[in-house]
Amino acid sequence: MSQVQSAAKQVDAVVVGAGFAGMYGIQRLREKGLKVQGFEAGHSVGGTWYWNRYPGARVDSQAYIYQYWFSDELIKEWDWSERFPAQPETEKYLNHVADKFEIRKDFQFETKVEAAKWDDGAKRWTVTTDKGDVVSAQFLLMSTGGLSAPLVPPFKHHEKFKGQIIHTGRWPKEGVDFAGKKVGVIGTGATGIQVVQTIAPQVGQLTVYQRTANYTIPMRNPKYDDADRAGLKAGAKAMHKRVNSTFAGFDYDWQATDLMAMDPEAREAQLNEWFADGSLGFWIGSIQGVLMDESINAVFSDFVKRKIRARVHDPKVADLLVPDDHGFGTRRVPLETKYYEAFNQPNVKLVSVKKTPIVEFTERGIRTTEGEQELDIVIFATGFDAGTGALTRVDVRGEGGQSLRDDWNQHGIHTTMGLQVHGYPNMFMTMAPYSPAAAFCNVPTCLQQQVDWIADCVDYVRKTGKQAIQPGAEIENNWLAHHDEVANLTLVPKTNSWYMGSNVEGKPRRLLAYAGGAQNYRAVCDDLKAKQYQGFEIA
Ligand code: N01
Repeated sequence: MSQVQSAAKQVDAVVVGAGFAGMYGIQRLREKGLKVQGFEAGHSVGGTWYWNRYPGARVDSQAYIYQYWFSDELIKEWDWSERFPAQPETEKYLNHVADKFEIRKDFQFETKVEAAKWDDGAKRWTVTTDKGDVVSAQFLLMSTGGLSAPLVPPFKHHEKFKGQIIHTGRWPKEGVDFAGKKVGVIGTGATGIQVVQTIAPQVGQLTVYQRTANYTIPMRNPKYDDADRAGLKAGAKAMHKRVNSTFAGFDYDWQATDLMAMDPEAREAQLNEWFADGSLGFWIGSIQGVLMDESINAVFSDFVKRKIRARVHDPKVADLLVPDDHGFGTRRVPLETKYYEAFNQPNVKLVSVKKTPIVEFTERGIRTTEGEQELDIVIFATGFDAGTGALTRVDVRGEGGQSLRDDWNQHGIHTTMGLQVHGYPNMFMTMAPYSPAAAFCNVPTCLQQQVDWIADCVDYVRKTGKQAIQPGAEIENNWLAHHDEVANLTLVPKTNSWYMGSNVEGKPRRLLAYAGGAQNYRAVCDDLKAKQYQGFEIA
């Protein structure tokens, strides 16, 4: 053991991040008998639901599938108030879980992990933090989140602006008073849409800076009564089984409907029926052709465009709000509530930054090629360095001191099923590139599956008296080839978005999430476990 190793606090595993996955990681690794140390930059648990407390933040997955499955007691005692709960409720749920299972006692909060270095001799990780902690651990679980490294585009003279600038992923806990204020929102992804529809009635004046118009689905969000909740709780076991068997970890799945064989009226009626569910089921619970076949995709795109247009009074504004450069569902489809009606309000203005780009920030606001707009507050709903950002912001060093950041920059992002990286023994990840969890999954379904697999793998290493496990180069290359093959069967690589890494300048363009289905991914993971991690190097 090196001097640093022996002076360090000794644990079996370090878990980074106290979100959905990190909390579960602590729980599962503890169950396996490991001594764990968690670190979290925030003041408390919640991850995404801790940081993203912007106005209107809520889930796009139904509450009854956005939960943990490991405790029947937890399922029975927790009451969801509505189908798509808002951020405070989800955060409260995660706090409840943390209290009930005493998750907090193994986390150190307000602490950022700065570096994690693998010691080839000791076969352990040394983890250091911004608070001066030095911890030695056999295993490292990076549950740092797929959408947790906020992206702030480098706008010219950004620093000159005298008003307030806030990124949605770092929203102040004390909230923001919008009354009478001139507010600008940059970005119209899932986040920007929720912000705009929520603050439009509160602000003095709202200017929305849109680069790419998105397809959306109107959310149907009924409140639950006791009878609804009793029904959902009674069906929880079956629901758990169901979400583990579907393409995207939701309760709905691809249907066999032959939409293209229908006459136009029947087809429209079918699309309306799927649309009326008011969930992502219109997208990933309709027919798989929507993501694979240009002509089917065009039918969906046309349908949603008509729905959008019908709600916007000014046809010129409608022209801007209707997507014109990609097909439906080839980037994330947000759910919305009265988003389009916001643009019918006299105090809301839409600026297409494609037509009139942002030139610079000024002391008083934002100048586009059309002129200056005075603003008191600018909200950056500009997204995240998805999949990799939170991992590469930590100085991770694997075998031979290899930097993960440099490795991925030089050789492209590589992982084995988003779970491990060749050259970084005993480091595990959740929601990382090339797993369905990275984008094509109801996140809690896939995170729990990944953490279960990781906990079993760690247990296997310990029980067989081994010290380290990592994927071999061959299995990693095979997975990447399979990943690309599946990705290229879909229409997704044709469109720019964080799914392709194209929202970050210089990031290699490759589909971040595995598109072969969460249920198939699960089967591959189960098979690997059954075959005692064949293709992995176990030392
Ligand atoms: O981020 P995004 P997000 N100038 O990357 C624009 C999950 N989520 O935070 O599209 C001008 O999707 C950018 O424009 P363009 C969900 O998985 C879930 O909204 O790149 N504009 C885009 O409009 C989601 O997909 C939920 O042309 C610029 C926006 O900023 C993911 O998080 C709720 C710009 C960024 O959109 C990320 O969503 C919210 C620039 N320089 C989020 N740079 C729910 O479950 C970027 N943009 C409900």
